[in-house]
Amino acid sequence: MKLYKTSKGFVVEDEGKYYLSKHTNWDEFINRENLYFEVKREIQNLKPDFDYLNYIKDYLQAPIAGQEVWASGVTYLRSKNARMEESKDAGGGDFYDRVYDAPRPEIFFKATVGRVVGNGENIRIRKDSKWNVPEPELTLFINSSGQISGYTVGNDVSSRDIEGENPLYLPQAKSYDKSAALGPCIFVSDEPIDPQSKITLEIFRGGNAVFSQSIELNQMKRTLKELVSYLYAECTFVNGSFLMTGTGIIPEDSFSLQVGDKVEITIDNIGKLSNTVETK
Ligand code: DO4
Ligand code: MG
Repeated sequence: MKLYKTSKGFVVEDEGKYYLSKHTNWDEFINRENLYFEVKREIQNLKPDFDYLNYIKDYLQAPIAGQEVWASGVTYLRSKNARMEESKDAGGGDFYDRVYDAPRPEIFFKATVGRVVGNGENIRIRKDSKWNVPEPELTLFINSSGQISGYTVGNDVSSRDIEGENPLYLPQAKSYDKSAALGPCIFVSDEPIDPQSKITLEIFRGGNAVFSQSIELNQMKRTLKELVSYLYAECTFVNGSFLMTGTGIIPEDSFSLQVGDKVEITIDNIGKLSNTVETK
């Protein structure tokens, strides 16, 4: 089942049918115990209509309201190796190695709702950076009780030169206007996401594909519950939270995003998140 936030209301897609929820508050709509069963129960009393598909096409918003967006890092071997390489002049090789193996994962604050864009909106790269990449990441929706109740596609757009220059610059490399994309929906199921689900990143420049790669979720070093337990250990989230779970796909070092590039991230069962890099 998929939940879409649109400016005309909240659309539920279930078994090929589209419903408009009676809820009007996104935080109350998604932040519920047993979300899957609650929404299933609600749609039994609603009339499906294909018109609601047009709401998704024309009025879609990022699936977030009163949540913070957090992110995990160095959760895939590929990410650890890339960070060690980019920060070797700053003496960074060692600590990325250590965080990869340590019990405590790297978790950092990524964005408030105002810095998040949805499917079809523009992402940004920083004016003071020359090396920028998309990071395609399975993103969890965790309710206020700490249950993983949904999944979305996330793009942790990042400045690699700023991050590599000094690890203390991480917040500037990661958090700025339109540096986070989420969408197109929240995928909600009665069982955990299949670990064989594939994440695919495609980048188009002038209409041509300039990068394409996939990875399965089962390549992640840590479990999703482990990441959630560290995030929720000392933080309360009254409306729940979003947690990006790290990237396993990193373009070669010669690649940097350019204005006009179209970035498409697809995760099996969830959908495709598509964004264009806007002018600086
Ligand atoms: O340590 C830097 C951030 C890593 C990250 O964002 C990732 O692995 O996805
Ligand atoms: Mg990341």
